[in-house]
Amino acid sequence: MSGSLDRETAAVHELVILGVDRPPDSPPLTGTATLTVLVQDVNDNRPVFVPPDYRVRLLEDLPAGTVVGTAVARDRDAGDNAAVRYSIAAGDDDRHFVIDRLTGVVRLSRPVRFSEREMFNLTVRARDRGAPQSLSASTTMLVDVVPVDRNLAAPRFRDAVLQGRVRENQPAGTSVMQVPAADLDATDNPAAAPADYHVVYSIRNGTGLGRFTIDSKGTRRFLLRYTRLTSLVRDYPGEPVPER
Ligand SMILES: [Ca+2]
Ligand SMILES: [Ca+2]
Ligand SMILES: [Ca+2]
Repeated sequence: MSGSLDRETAAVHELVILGVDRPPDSPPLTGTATLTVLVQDVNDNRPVFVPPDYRVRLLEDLPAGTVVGTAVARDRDAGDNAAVRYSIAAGDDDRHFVIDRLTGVVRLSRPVRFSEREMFNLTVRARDRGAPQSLSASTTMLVDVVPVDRNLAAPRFRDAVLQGRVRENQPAGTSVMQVPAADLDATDNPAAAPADYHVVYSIRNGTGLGRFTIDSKGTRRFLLRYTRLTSLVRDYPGEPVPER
C-alpha cells in the first residue's frame, strides 16, 4: 500500500493482479486475479451542523411538548462513526427545553413567559459514537420569545352614568357608594395574568374633583355626590381606557 486511503472519497478499490512464470526454454505464461479491497472506516470526521447555527421564534405560553426547532448534524463517516447523538450542553439552566437524542428535535418541557425571559441562547452538541474516540461539534440555537398580547378586555363599569347620594355635613371619609368595574380578562381569558385584570381607580374630572376620593387599591368604591364626575379606570399594563 502506498499513499493514503480515504473511505469518504473511495470506499472500494479493485486491483487486477498478474502472475508471470519464467521458464528458460518457452514463453512465459501469465495468470490474473481480481482483488477487491474494502476500505474500513476510521472515525476521522466530526459531525457538521446544517445549517451551521439556528435562530427560532417561540410564542410565549405554548404548552410543554411544543416543537421549538430541529438541529441537524451530518457526519461523513460510516456506521457508529457517523451515528450522531444530540444534547443541550448549555443555556438551559432552568430546563425549559428537551432535545430528542436521535432526531435533534428541541421541544418545550414547560412554558416560557416573555416577562421572565426574552431570549435563550442554547448550545446544542452533536457527538458521534465512534470508538475508541468519538468526535463532537457544537452550535448555538437562539430562541427569541415572542410576547402574546393577553390583555384583551378593558375594564367596564356596569353603567356609564351612576348616581350616588350623601347627606350634607357628613364627616370626611363617608362612603358614598361602591362602583366596581369588571374586566373580562379575569373570567374569560385563561391566558391573562393578574396585572391584565387588576383594576386601578381614579377620579379624572368633574365639579366634585378634590372633594371626593376613590380607593385605588381594590376596595372598589369611591365617594360621589350628585355632582357629575368623570371617572377613568385602567387595568394595569395598558394605556388608560376612558369609561364609555
Ligand atoms: Ca472516516
Ligand atoms: Ca465521525
Ligand atoms: Ca384587561
